[in-house]
Amino acid sequence: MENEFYEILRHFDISITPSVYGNGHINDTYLVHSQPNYILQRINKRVFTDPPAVMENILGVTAFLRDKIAKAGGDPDRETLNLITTVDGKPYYHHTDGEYYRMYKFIDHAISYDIVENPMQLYNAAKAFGKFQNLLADYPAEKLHETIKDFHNTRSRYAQFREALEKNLSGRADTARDEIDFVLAREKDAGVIVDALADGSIPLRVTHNDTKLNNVMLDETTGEGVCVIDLDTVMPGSLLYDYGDALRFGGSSGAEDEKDLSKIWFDVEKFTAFTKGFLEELPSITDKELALLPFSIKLMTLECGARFLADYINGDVYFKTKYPEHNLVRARTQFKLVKEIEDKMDELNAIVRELAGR
Ligand code: ADP
Ligand code: GN1
Ligand code: MG
Repeated sequence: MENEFYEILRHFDISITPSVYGNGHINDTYLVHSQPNYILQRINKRVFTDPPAVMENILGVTAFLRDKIAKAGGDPDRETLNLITTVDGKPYYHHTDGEYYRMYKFIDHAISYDIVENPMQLYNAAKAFGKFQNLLADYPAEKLHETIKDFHNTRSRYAQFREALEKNLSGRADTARDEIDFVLAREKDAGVIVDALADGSIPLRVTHNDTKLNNVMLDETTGEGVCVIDLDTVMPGSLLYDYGDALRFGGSSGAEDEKDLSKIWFDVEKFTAFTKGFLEELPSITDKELALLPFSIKLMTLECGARFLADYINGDVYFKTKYPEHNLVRARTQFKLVKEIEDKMDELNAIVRELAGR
């Protein structure tokens, strides 16, 4: 592989061997430890079937963000991702073996958290995701490719889940009967957000769609949000996707793959901190979106759990896993959280109303 990297990095005019980096579930990420540092990524072609379309989106969005950040007096080298072009001026390198590689400036003195430690991190992350959404509010949505079709269309996710069950490619379905029943019992919720988008009762916006806490970098000194990263899924969507997915991950008391479910609950203090930051940045949120905030956390958590479980049944072909039951363990934490959110729904709705003052 070292020779391979030599060949790949030559196209970015770099001659340093990179090391595996980060905890993303999708792409292969490497740190090029140099002066300055860079991030090299091999795009996951199974997940993103049209990498040039992904890169066109990222090029468009990052150029747009750079411009806005600079005009607002910010630091565009640090507050958005910056693509490094190849020696022949391209935003990515298409290797002879068919793989696609891209390079970003490394965002120094900032941390992406795989486990959220305190509510202040949630507050700061919420402000960063809220600002990101504001910055892209007037981005021409028609320019964006749909990099993963129906990414947060929960009805389509149910269809994929049923297909996984029917095919049972891994033969593992029998080892997850309770979890399967848990998903199927909640199918009636699947259409709530897609239908509201379709009938226009909530607005279509440009959204990030993958607002896990390790997709935002927080300043290592002040703790404030520096940069929203992982822009592969920036597409038209609902603000509820970004809010719900962030709290799916950040509202949990523990890791996404915690095996001991007694350590997993939905943390109302973290929920309150995130919601406060998000609403401070997005006062334009509509009444209907507001009313659906807590529900969106439940739905995004259920959807993600169903995706983990489908992948377990499909034989671990989508998310990176470290051991055979990894996806099942992840699905179980999601379902424990769904149950918790259902039980706390009234309390969460009351907190939203109080924070929003309407
Ligand atoms: P994936 O799609 O696999 O989740 P990400 O783009 O999120 O890949 O990258 C994985 C991890 O690498 C991030 O969670 C973050 O820790 C780190 N990372 C990615 N891009 C940068 C960057 N430009 N600067 C610093 N760290 C980064
Ligand atoms: C993946 O790429 P990453 O690790 O930030 C996934 C998200 C899931 C998340 C679950 C493109 O996010 O949709 O919510 O794992 N990204 C893609 O941890 O499928
Ligand atoms: Mg990521």
